[in-house]
Amino acid sequence: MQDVIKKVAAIHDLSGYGRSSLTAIIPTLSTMGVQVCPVPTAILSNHTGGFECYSYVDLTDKMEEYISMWKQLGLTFDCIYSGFLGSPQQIAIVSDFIDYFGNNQNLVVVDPVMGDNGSLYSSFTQEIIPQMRRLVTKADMITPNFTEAAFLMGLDACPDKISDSQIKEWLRALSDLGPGIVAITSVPDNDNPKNTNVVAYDRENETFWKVGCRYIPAAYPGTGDTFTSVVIGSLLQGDSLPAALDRGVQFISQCIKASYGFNYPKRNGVLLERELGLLNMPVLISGYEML
Ligand code: PXL
Repeated sequence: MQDVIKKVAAIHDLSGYGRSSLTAIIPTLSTMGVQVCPVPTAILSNHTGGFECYSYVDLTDKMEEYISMWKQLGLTFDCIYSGFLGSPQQIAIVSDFIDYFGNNQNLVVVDPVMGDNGSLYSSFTQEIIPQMRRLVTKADMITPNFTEAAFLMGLDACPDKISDSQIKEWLRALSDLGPGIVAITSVPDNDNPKNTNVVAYDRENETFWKVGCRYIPAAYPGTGDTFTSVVIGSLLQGDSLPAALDRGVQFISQCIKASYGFNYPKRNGVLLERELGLLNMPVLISGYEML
């Protein structure tokens, strides 16, 4: 029997302050009419992006029992979505989760959260990179940012700029690892390096897509989680890949515009609660193009 509402198993941490991971994913997908079933990987007082301190309770040892109950209950999911993972064992647990709950009908999304702006997040060491590279082989779709894509490509450093033909090579190479859809966020635009693009490759349809994003002078943690949530919600609502990417970009751009006019620390995240209602408005003008 099919559920009335689509369900996403979201394997992420719960950070009490700062609007990232589950505290961004749950409101975003719920607003889009999708039920979020969290598998919490860790509980943090706040995310690690820009605060002087944080507490961290690692739930690795609890995850297997938690997941075994879901197996016993015979739960099924329309999407499996993993993000920030705190330990090599967690990566193995997610990999097993995908083996068990993944199938031809559902969408497996791995956001290989590792870093941004050319560096790894402070809680990671280089060890995370080969482990993430193995996990992405199991995904139908991955959504690295430009820095994470460079790390997955095996580069030591993230370039400042990249040509269209080079980024297409990256997209193809990352898709060759396994995922049929690769979407890279925060890719510098060649014409105006202050602007960034989301670029994507759909292997089944052999198409490359680009959604432009006008320069906005602010980087807020958690926007990657919200972006991927909007894309997932949109795909589950039946939108095409470029339309889903477009909704993700438009929503994040609007969240940032609504936030940077106010003077508060970026680490608190975007003012999501003010903007969630937009997710239920029709998209009037789509800005995607072929790459
Ligand atoms: O949004 C990515 C993310 C998720 N979880 C934790 C983080 C971050 C980014 O800083 O620190 C705990």
